[in-house]
Amino acid sequence: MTSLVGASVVRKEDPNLLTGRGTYVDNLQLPRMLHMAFARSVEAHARLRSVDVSAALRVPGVVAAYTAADFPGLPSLGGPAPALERPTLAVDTVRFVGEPIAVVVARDRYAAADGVAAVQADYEPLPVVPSLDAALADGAPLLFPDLGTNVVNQIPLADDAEAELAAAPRRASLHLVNQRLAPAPMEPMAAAADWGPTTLTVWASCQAPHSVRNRLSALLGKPSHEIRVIAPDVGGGFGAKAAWYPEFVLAALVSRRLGRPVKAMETRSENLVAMTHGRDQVDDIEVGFDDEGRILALRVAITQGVGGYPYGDAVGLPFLTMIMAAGCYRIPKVVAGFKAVLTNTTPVSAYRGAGRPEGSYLIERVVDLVADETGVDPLEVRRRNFIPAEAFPFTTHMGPMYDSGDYQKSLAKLLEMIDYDALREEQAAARDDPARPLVGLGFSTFVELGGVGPSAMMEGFGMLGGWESASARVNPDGGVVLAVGTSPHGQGHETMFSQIAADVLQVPFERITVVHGDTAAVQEGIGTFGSRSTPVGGEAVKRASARLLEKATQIAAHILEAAPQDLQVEDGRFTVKGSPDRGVDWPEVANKAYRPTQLGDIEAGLEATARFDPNSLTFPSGAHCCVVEVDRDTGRVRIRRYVAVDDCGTVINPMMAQGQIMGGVAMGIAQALYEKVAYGADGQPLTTTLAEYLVPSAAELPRFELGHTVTPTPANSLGAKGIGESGATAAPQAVVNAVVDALSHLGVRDLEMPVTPERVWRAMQTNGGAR
Ligand code: MCN
Repeated sequence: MTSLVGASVVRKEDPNLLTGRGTYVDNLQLPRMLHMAFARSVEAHARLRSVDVSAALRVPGVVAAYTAADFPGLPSLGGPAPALERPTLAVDTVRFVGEPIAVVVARDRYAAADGVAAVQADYEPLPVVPSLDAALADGAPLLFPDLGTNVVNQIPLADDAEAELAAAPRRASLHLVNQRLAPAPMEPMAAAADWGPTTLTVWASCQAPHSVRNRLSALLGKPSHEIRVIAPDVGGGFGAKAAWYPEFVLAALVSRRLGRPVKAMETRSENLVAMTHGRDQVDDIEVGFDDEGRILALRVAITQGVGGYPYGDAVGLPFLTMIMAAGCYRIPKVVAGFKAVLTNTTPVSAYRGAGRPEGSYLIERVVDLVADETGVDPLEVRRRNFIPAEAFPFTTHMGPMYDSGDYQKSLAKLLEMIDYDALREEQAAARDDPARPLVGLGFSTFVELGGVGPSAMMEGFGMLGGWESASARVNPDGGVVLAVGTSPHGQGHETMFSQIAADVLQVPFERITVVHGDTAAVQEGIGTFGSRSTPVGGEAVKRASARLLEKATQIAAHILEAAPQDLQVEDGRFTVKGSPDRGVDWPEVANKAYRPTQLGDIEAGLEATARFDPNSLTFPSGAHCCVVEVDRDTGRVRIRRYVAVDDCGTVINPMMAQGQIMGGVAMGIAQALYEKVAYGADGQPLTTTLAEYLVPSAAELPRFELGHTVTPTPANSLGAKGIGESGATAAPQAVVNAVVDALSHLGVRDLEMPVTPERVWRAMQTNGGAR
């Protein structure tokens, strides 16, 4: 059988999704189901004197309405310390616009919304901290006065690297802003619950159903075997659906209270203020280098916004930035530290890349700055500083880390796909012709961190582990069912895992079904985040399949009266090596597996489970190039070409891997040019619809020209690294570097994201107004 690993197999999951047969939480219709909606704070920071739901209860169709007071002992949503915990429903203080203050339950969504509008709250406004600068100012109002500061966590710089910076022939500094972004998945947050006489079933639009079940069990004091969590089809998560939301707990408690199933479904505007945001990081960077563009020292001071309540992973985000701050370069001295800071805004959590895009952005902007200061070509600066291929595994400033990589190779491949010299010539010609738009070229030679594991590290982040599980079962007719602990939300896992299992088992791809996202149907698992499902979950599938094959081979050997080691399996058939006529087909082996009378001493059944705990993370990398045109009159940026070479080791499904790159790059372009969550000085969100929060559509995006190189990882036997976050990690700096490059002859050295026409236009004016 030709190997399916490496083939662009068409997605198994699409027929359902494309024919309207998806089963998202909101498709769920249970008998007697009620609908739940939140009344949310309209103040960014206030003492909550009272919440009155009596008018809501008079709205036709409303069945119940509750505040925190109606749920004595209501468990909180947690936090890094007891004093910093986020209440599930606000109790006496609100800390961001959108924080839930009451819940209304009604016969339909419309009545629930009318009920929410009737909830009366009495606020005593408190001074608002709308921004990181405001939070860190002397005498700033405090979100948690007992803490005595708005800084909830920090890792100070190990040393200031001043000696190394001072010794460098040249030095420069950069102040970079990674603006706050909204994940804006197509399906907003949704949850439903049905608390029956024994079992609580929760449907949650989430990325890690076992973790939701375990946490619900702990919070509700209900044993986990009596809780079933189902993540059905999930319409995008982008990291934000790995976070914990009030819906999960409250849907369960309301269902128990009313003895009926309930469902909660966010509106788009709610989603933009209630779902955790991403990024919100400011980096102050100092770099020392020589005249040839060799980087000698790097100091990075990170200020991370965490919003109104610190989520554990928000505090972890700047740590990931620290890890990745040197990118794919060998820099003799690197120091980094961070402060995580509260503001009266939506809490911040993981968002595609989670801390690593920020690191990649900063180092790739630094490299271009060094090129600009020294006059050395930006590609040459990269080549001179790359970690050489022979240096892997490479010990970074954070200790031994990078598994494998060949950064020169990806860049060389990229240069095969573009004509660099011709583009530079075109850029020069365009500059000289006022009738033509300015042209700019931006590069991003990036390295990412994915394949999260290993357990030792994940336990440190408060997780159960960094392993992943898979089980493989063969039914009596030879059909294969895989059950996996990962939980996809758009990535195509059913297809990807089937390819891996088909290769090991030598059964047709069509004979494999993948079950996921249901704690009653799947053994304990960890979930999907940190681009881990392929490198960690894929290896678990491979191992479970190999174990299963061992048993199947034993049964086939019994049937053929041969020794198992003398058998081979190919194209759905077990044969004796050297005697191709002596063989038995998979379906017959499967059938016999359930007939103990024909199995001799072999135990009946055909299934196996494996858990894979990697020894290390994987570090996908690549080289991207963006070519932009900048309108001289309006400052509008048009992406003319986007060329991406990615290296995620062994590629399981090139078409889907390319889909991941396209989606990720689209998000990176969105950050570079369009998206920004904005707040007024009063902490009021200014981007509460998609008319204000500019998610680009296909019309704004270029055609993607994609290539890849293959540098396998030693972290798993597939040689596969993750790729789900690479595009979002690579693209922002490719775009910004290109726009800065287009304007560099005007003296422009930096532009803040999003690089809007107004920002570009202003930069063109203030730098001499040259056109
Ligand atoms: N793949 C491959 N070969 C590899 C690696 C990946 O063929 N060596 C392909 C596979 O098809 C696999 C997919 O890429 O199904 C993604 O695999 P992987 O990189 O292991 O990432 P995960 O499946 O763990 O997905 C998580 C990652 C993250 S962290 C975010 S955020 C994200 C993303 O994936 N959110 C997404 N991609 C998304 N895609 C969609 N459509 N929606 C989201 O919310």
